[in-house]
Amino acid sequence: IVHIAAINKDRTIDDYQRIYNKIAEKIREDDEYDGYIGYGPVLVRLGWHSSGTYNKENNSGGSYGGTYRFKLENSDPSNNGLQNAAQFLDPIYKEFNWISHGDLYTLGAVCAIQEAQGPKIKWRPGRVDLPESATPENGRLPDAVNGADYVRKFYARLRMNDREAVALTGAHCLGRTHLKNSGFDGPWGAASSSFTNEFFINLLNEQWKLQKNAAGNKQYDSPKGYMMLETDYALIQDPIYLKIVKEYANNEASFFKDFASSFQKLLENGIDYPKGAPEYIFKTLDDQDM
Ligand code: CCH
Repeated sequence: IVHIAAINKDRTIDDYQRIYNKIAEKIREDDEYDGYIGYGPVLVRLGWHSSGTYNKENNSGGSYGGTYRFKLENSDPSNNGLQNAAQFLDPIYKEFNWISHGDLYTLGAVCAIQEAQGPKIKWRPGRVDLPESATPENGRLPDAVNGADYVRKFYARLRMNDREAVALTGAHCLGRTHLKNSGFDGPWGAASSSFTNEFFINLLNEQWKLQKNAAGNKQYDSPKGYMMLETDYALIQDPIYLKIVKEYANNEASFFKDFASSFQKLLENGIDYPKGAPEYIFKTLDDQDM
């Protein structure tokens, strides 16, 4: 399977910055969502889940076709809760209906990370809506009840090495788990709407205890009311991962740099860009004094 980016020469960075700004302003306005965490985290998760179906073996899945819009994909139990992000983006899509769904889902995630004071993430347009027949089967997204061997194997399917796997998981600084979506409960830290290296600091410093939650699923809980999934905790059980966790806990700039490149790679997996395809870095609302 080959997915070639379609570059529309009539569109410039300004067209995409306009969409970015709409999303950013709506995140700011609809601030009461999910106990005042806001829509940022769930938008990041939508961008990740619409990309995380990628399989390097046959180049199938991934963000290119925008297939999350089809029922087969959005009803995957792993995607519970993401309808909130899709509904958030609906009016934006209606206003800018020239953008592809894959471009919109990934742009939404980039916008949400930057507006949460995260790193600048390079983004390229060119995804093309594919028909329903291109929808990957359910079950390609990660299962949280697993250890380091599973995590390493899972990220290898996405062409990610150990540093990239650890950096990407640091997105769990944002948002929280919801019993009704995933069967897990609670946030990973205190600042759920700011993009920081808090996930790594908490992983190393809290007193974690493996417990069964109200849904009967095992998760690590701390006295401060934070949680970790078993796949998160695996990052301090494996010695190679642990070294990287310590580095990111001590050096936020190093985390930001690796996260930015890994996230761009995640969103672009499986897409062939023609030489000279434009690469955009969007301004935040703050940058624009908006
Ligand atoms: Fe995640 N994540 N994630 N995650 N995730 C959940 C929530 C978020 C796993 C499981 C879960 C990444 C990797 C993994 C976010 C970003 C990323 C939830 C709770 C589970 C379960 C969902 C709920 O209940 O609403 C597992 C397993 C992995 C494997 O490594 C990666 C990679 C990213 C992005 C780069 C974000 C953000 C959330 C918060 C969503 C929200 O609604 O607050």
